[in-house]
Amino acid sequence: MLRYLVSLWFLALAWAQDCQVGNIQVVQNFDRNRYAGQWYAVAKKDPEGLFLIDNIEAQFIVGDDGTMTATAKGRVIILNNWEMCADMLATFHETGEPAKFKMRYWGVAAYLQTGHDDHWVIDTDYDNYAIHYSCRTLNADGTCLDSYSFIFSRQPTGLRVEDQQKVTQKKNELCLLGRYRPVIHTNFCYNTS
Ligand code: DAO
Repeated sequence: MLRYLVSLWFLALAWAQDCQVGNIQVVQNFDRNRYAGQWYAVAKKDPEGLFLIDNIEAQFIVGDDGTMTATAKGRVIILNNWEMCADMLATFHETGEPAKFKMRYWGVAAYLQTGHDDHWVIDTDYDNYAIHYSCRTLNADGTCLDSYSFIFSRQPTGLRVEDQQKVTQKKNELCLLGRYRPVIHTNFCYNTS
């Protein structure tokens, strides 16, 4: 019965969503200093052309001048089945909205992916979880054709039980409920770089 009611609740919420990227709510009063530090991706909705597979972690740094940068790692498979740990660097650029950044990223090694994506912080309590979202390509109707999203935890072991419902609700608001896969951490990138 409870499961049925929960399903009905999410169905009702889904009907309320218009899935317009322009209407996506981000975290209010975003504080980059509290967001800084180590995050582990524990779930990911992949974009077209998957890059980072698992063991994904990111260290966000806020410089003295307030600019935010990140180093990130993750297991990738490139060049016809070559499995490696990708070491990535990213810089974040203001957009006028505190929780919405433009992110430039590139690999420490030249053969890794480079890009220029949105980096939106949808929700975070800074101490336990954060929900990231990026839409790479918009449909003509304003919905997203190609997005990716990380669910970050301060712990590689996953989200606390008390955060799971909030995160599920945000996945639903992003119109991405059911499209995430778990991201495992096996120390694949341990001691690299
Ligand atoms: O993995 O398929 C993918 C797309 C993600 C590419 C971006 C990764 C590089 C930098 C990450 C910084 C923190 C989110």
